[in-house]
Amino acid sequence: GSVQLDDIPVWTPASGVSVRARYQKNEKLDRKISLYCGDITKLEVDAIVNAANKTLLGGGGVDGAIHRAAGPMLKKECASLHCCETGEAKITGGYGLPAKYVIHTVGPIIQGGVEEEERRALRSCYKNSLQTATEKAARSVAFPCISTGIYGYPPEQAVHEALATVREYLDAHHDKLDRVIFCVFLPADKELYRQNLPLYFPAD
Ligand code: AR6
Repeated sequence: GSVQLDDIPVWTPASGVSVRARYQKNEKLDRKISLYCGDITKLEVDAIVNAANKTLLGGGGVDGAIHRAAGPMLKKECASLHCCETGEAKITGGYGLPAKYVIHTVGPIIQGGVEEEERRALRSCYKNSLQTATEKAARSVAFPCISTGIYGYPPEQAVHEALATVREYLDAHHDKLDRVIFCVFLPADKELYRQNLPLYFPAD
């Protein structure tokens, strides 16, 4: 079965916990963040984000899972989009998925260390995905950990780019989105988000 938005718990920071927050509290962002560990293809939200490749024609990892669950019509629509550059995002229907839309974004491929250009590209993935969602009036968006699988971006660095970019986007556009879900798949990634969320969405 699918998992409805109301069944995805809202993340709330513990108050009074002394963390070296990187951002000040913004009460307008209260109850807009979730940390969910599981299969993104099951989420009945307005939009799920796909960590795709430039061809948009499918692949392994979360991309393979999304295409399998959505069915062949997804690939047909993707083919009509004629590729996607690194850091950009394109939207399609969800077809057999419980999500209404799939936002396909292409993360940077890391070989060796993370360069500034790759860091910027990862941030663009998150920002352009959120921009694309709001253009379609999608109010709930779930992200996988873009680039941190096959594309080799160190997850302990990627989490900061993901959280900072979502925080900055929500600061400017909180009225356009009800919920942003960080859909992690690996327990180690859940722990990274659990540790770092209070730095970007502090309680007080
Ligand atoms: N739900 C949520 N997250 C998942 C799922 C799932 N069903 N399956 C895997 N993940 P990856 P990338 C997590 O490799 O690094 C493809 O071949 C996984 O644990 O899917 O951006 C594309 O076509 C990891 O945390 O994406 C590209 O060629 C995260 O999804 C290439 O892989 C991303 O891992 C993109 O590589």
